[in-house]
Amino acid sequence: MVTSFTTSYATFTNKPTVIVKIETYDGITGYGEAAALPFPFYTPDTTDICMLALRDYIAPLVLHKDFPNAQSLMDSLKVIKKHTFAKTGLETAVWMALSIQQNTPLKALLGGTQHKIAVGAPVGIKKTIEETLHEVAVRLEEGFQRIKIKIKPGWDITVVEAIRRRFDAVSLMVDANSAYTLEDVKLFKALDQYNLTMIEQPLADDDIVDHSVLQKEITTPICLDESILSVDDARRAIYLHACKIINIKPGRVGGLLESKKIHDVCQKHAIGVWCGGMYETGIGRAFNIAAASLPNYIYPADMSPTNLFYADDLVKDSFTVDHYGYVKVPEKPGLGFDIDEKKIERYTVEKVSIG
Ligand code: OSB
Ligand code: MG
Repeated sequence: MVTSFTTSYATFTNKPTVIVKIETYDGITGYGEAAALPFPFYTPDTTDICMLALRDYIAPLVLHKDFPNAQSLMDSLKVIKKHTFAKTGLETAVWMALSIQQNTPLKALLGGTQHKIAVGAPVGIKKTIEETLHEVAVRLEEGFQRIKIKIKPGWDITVVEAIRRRFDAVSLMVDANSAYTLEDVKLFKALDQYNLTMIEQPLADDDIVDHSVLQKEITTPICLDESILSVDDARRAIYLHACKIINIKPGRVGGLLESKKIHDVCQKHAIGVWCGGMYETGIGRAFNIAAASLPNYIYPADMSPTNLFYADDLVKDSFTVDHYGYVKVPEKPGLGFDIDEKKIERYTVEKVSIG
């Protein structure tokens, strides 16, 4: 990574990932990405666990089998509980192959309607407020449409206050990555006065009930991230009024099909969504962009171009953000970007072939 990124749970300076390559009987190659973090501090998944789950459980269930569509493939993986990141690695590779096979862009296969995606920038926890204000200014200058600040106890209201004082009209939100409990209701009530577009994942990753209690106490919309691993999680959260917005990350929910289901249930209940990221390489990012082209993605995505956080990428000519803060959705079949096989080769530290 070109700069380190600090959240409430860890600082990262390096991010391994899992790239899945599939070959179909009709000779099509698809690439996907399982973009879990290297440690189980965000969700239980990790890079190593994805490798193991793919090798020992996921691949053996699908190898040499014929699936009429992505849903039937995912149905065959239902016996495996969770392991959503690992499943996404395979599922996205299958979508790339499907897109080539049907000569139809991913966006069209998914039913996307937006030609460009609005994007915002995440700003990690810094040593000083000055550093934070500086990065916010740089990102706004680059065109990003909203700023998301990572918060944790001791690094919350003072940072928000400082940003609001300097940039009073900017679209601003915070992401706590589960760093608080219901004991902190007072703090969240105090945050209500800063006109934040949302508070992302303030409480525990497995606690939709507490989020529903908190949402009743505050006016700022709660957005769930870690709590939502499936469409059933989304349905329950909506039923309990645990949030007013959902962050959909294809990687976290098991792929593009599940993302679409979450999108649809949210749309039905007037819950707006946006596309989060896991610092994917250009490969994983391409699938996020396609997913985010669906109509109910109404808030800016965490989809900063990979050169803002990686020194190199696994695709040639990855996407850019224009000065109005938009990323174009690719219109060509397949990933939409050209895979750089040489780069994949160069950065590979472990390789498993199954077949
Ligand atoms: O909580 O949204 C999060 C990155 C890694 C793990 C968790 C999160 C993030 C981000 C988004 O904030 C980063 C990105 O991909 O642009
Ligand atoms: Mg988050």
